[in-house]
Amino acid sequence: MAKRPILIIPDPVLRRVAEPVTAVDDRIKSLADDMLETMYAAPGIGLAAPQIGISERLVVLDVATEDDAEPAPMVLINPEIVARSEETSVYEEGCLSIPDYTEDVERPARVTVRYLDREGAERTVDADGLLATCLQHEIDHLNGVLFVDYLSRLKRERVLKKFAKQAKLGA
Ligand code: GNR
Ligand code: NI
Repeated sequence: MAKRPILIIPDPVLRRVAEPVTAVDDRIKSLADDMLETMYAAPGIGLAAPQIGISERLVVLDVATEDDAEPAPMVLINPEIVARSEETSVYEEGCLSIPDYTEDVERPARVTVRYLDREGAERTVDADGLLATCLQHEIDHLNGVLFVDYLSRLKRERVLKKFAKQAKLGA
């Protein structure tokens, strides 16, 4: 396993639509393991492959929040939202690719996601709470979408400008 560097906006890979994974082979398994290591080290509760510069449809997450809870790593390959609730919920979101910035985001409160697991088996998860929000946040990454895209234009442009300036200064 190896920890990988996390890309920060405005890296263009974060705005690309990622390619489907065509085979759940050793390369993908080892990539998933590296992503879990990178996510836990950050620390974060989710990570999408584009965040480490790989434009493929692969996500890891672990929303086990209690300090004493066992880790509950999930690997989702080619995840797809197949149902979403009318009801919404609001969570304060952050993103490892937009460090030190959080804002409330409203999203469907419940989603059903179909995906392939680390062994390549087809699975479906019905999620609510933080897991539902995190799944939507990660699947957005696979489509080049960031949580700041849901904010008011003023807030979004303020944060995008700040990071563009930092990148220009090499900060
Ligand atoms: O670590 C993370 N926390 C988080 C909190 C609320 C909603 C979404 C997230 S995901 C984020 C890690 C990350 O950037 N994943 O892409
Ligand atoms: Ni993110």
